[in-house]
Amino acid sequence: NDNPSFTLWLTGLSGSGKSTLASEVESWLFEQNRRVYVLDGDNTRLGINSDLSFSDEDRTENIRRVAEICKLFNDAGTIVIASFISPFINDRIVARNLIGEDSFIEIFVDSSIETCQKRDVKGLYKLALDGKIKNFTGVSSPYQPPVNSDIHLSTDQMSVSECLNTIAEYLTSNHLI
Ligand code: GGZ
Repeated sequence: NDNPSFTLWLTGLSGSGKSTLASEVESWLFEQNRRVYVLDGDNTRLGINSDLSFSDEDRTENIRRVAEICKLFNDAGTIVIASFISPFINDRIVARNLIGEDSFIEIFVDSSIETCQKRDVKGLYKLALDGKIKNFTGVSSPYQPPVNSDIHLSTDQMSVSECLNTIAEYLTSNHLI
């Protein structure tokens, strides 16, 4: 397998469309015969990061550990799609430096907080607005949008397939696929 491994890092609010996109990109890469693995809160916060909360400090540690795991997967020849809110610019820079500039592709999954709150697929925004979840991103905890993401997807306006095409074209034109 001569193809380079890399990490697609999806950052964005809860409900912005990260998981949907992650699974679409995963399927597409699989069809290209690439080994790929999705890392997200579901498969990390329940296990290796089960000691971490949603305080600023613990989010920073969450992202640091996840970035280390991405690096290991990439070393083993597997593409990683990392789907985390990762709200802090500095934590994302730490991830980029750990994984390596050439192997880290930051994708801003950009949906307005209004849209995310309106969709509220899991009912978490309502709980956060009622004060039943503390430190909820976009409600009672900050989200620092990327200023220099490699790919910026306005999921308010773009369809899932438009987003997938944008990513596929980026990877192809940068000779990553
Ligand atoms: C944000 C929270 C919180 C709080 C639980 N703030 O939409 P989801 O439900 O399925 O995904 C969210 C997930 C975020 O975990 P991350 O590891 O991606 O966050 S970070 O990168 O900031 O460390 C959400 C759920 O966990 N969730 N409480 N307070 N999201």
